[in-house]
Amino acid sequence: MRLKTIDQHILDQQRKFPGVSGEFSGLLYDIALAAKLVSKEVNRAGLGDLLGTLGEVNVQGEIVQKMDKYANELFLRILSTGGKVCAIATEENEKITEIHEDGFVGKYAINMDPLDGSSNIDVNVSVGTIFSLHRKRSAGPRGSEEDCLQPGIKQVGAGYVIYGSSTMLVYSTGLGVHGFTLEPTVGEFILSHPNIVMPSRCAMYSVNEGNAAYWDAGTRAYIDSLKAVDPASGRPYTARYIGSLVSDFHRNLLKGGIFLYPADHKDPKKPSGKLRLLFEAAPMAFIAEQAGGAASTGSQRVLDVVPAHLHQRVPLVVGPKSEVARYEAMTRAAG
Ligand code: P6P
Repeated sequence: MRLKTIDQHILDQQRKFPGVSGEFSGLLYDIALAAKLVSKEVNRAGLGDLLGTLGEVNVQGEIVQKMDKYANELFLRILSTGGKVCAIATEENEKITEIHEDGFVGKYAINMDPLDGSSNIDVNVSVGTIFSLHRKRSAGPRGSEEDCLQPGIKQVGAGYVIYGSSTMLVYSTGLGVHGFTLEPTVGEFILSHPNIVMPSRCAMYSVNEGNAAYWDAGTRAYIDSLKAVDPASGRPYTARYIGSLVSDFHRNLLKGGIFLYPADHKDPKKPSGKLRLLFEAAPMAFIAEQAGGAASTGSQRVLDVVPAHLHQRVPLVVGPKSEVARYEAMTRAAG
C-alpha cells in the first residue's frame, strides 16, 4: 500500500468537492497537529509534572486531571487560530468559547472531549480525544451556543485520537472511516487503516458490570443473554471493559463488539447514564454508522437526539446493527 499521510488523504477527499474553500481541510490539519502535541505530553506524562490532579472539579463534577487542563487549553489555542471555527464547546468548560479573529468568524463549530478517560493516565491506561464537527447555523455574525447544540445527524465530521501503544487518529467526514497511525520519529500520521468496517458479528461486550444493581430489567436481561452460550459460536461472549471510551470503542470497532453505558439509577443527578451526548455519544455514533454499525440510547438513534443543553447525558449502546437492535427490543419488551 502506498505510504499516504493524513494531509494527503485530506487533500484527496477535498478534491471530491470541487470549488470548496479548503477551510474544512485546514480544520482537520489543525486537529491532527493538536493531537501530535497532546500525544507527546501524554506519552511522557509520568516524566513531566503532568500526572495527578489540580485540586479542581469541572462542570461535570469530575476531578480535573492536569492533563485534562493541558489538552483542553492546547486544543482551544490551536483551533482558535486560522479563522475556521466560530465556536468551541468542550467537556471541561461550562460554556462555549466563541471565536472571532480580527473580525473574521469561521464556518465551523466543534464539540470535543479533549482528553477522555484521563483518570486512567496515572496508571498508564490508554486515553483519547473525541471531536465532533458542525457547520455554523446561527444567523448572527458570530458563533453561538446554537452552533454547538445540533443533533448528531448534522455533523459534517467526527473522530477520535487514541493515545495508546501507538497514537492513532480515526475520523470520518461522511466518506467512510479511516485510521492513521502516528510515526513519532517524523511526526506524521500515516494511513494504516483505510475504510474501517465494523465486524457485523459481536465477539465481545463492554459494560461496567459494577453498575448492574442500578440497571433496568431490559438491560439486565440483555447482558445476561450475552453470558449464555451463543448457538452460532458455541460459547458466550467475551467481556472486555477498559473504562476508557475511546479504547473500548476502538477495540470493538476493529474486532467486533458492543459497548454499553446504559442509564443507571446510581446517581439521581445522572439518570441517563454518564456519557455526554455532544462530546462522546454523538461523535462515536457518527463513526459507528459510517463503519456500518449502529448507536442507540436504547430507545432512540443517538444521531437523532436533539440536544437540550451542552452537557446533556444520554445512555449509549453502540456496536453491530443486529446487537443494538436486539438490545432495543429487549428493553422495549421489558417495558
Ligand atoms: P465508569 C471516562 O471517565 C468515561 O467518561 C469514558 O471514557 C468511559 O467509557 C466511562 O467514563 C467509564 O465510566 O463509570 O465505568 O468508570
